[in-house]
Amino acid sequence: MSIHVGVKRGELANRVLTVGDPARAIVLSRSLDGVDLENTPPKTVPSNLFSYASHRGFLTITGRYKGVPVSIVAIGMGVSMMDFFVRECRAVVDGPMIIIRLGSCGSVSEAAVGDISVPSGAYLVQRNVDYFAPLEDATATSGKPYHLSKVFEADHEITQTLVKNMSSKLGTGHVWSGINATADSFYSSQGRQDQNFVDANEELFTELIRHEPNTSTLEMETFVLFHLAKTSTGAPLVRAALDGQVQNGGSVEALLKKNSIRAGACMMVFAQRHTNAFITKEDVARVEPLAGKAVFDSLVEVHLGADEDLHSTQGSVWELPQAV
Ligand code: R1P
Ligand code: URA
Repeated sequence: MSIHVGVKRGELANRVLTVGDPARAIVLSRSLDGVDLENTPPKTVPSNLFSYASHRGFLTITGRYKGVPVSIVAIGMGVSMMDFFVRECRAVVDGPMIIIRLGSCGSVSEAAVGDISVPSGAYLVQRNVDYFAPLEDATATSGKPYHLSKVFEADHEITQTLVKNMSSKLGTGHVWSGINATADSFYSSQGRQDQNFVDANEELFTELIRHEPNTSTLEMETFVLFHLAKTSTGAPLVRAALDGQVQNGGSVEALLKKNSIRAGACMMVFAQRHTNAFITKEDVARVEPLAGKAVFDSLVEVHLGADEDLHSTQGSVWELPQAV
């Protein structure tokens, strides 16, 4: 069993939708197959689905969507939680995986509250703690107050499929592309002013646009998902390095299939950072289930591999009862 997420082999599907908020995971689980909507109270995981809430705050729900096994995992907030989730989930699933994040974000582009952003890549915004060291410790190398990483790309096919499916659910005028900035704080590294701390972030938005002119959203996890997908041992990044080598007596192709992660992301705009508008509860309730269905449609539409290459159904929580 994975230490923090708490799932075992056969409890997590090859196709995963991940969110931050466990309440969102429960709302989305109502779209899975066989859910008795009339008799499932709100805030309750439907009784026909597998679910496990770990002592570290992860919630996993597994079932089927349009007949295809899928999981929903709520991970909480921040880059470390995404790292726990991706690594521990990858370790208990056989075969290739698709992971799509449906999060919330702040918009620094034209996208308005209630709109959806589907980023084609993400970079990391980290507070440079050395910059804030006491003056006597400061050195010429302390640099700028925030470090901005290189962009890591989402899977192109997943991104295109998400844009198509989101547009059909929410209307093309409400779906935006761009680059996500994943921040290591909701506050300082997202340019929020806090009179209780020295954050040196007054020019942060200008820095972000200078770094990456298509910067469109700010949130707190997506970069890690894209980065780990690209650096998973089945990813294109390492394909070249492995080419021509045979590891542990197995073929390179088999290794690539077994360990690959393809990743995409989309976010609901909760905050418009230029106008300071914030989404209403009513708009969250309207957008969340529609966006969730668009993600499930995308998860099952993108070809992942032949059934025999995926995690075995036998003994899994998505195994269907046999007719007698
Ligand atoms: C901050 O309020 C949280 O909201 C966003 C951020 O990434 C951060 O986790 O995403 P979720 O709504 O998915 O948690
Ligand atoms: N999530 C974030 O991380 N930032 C926002 O502004 C809104 C949601």
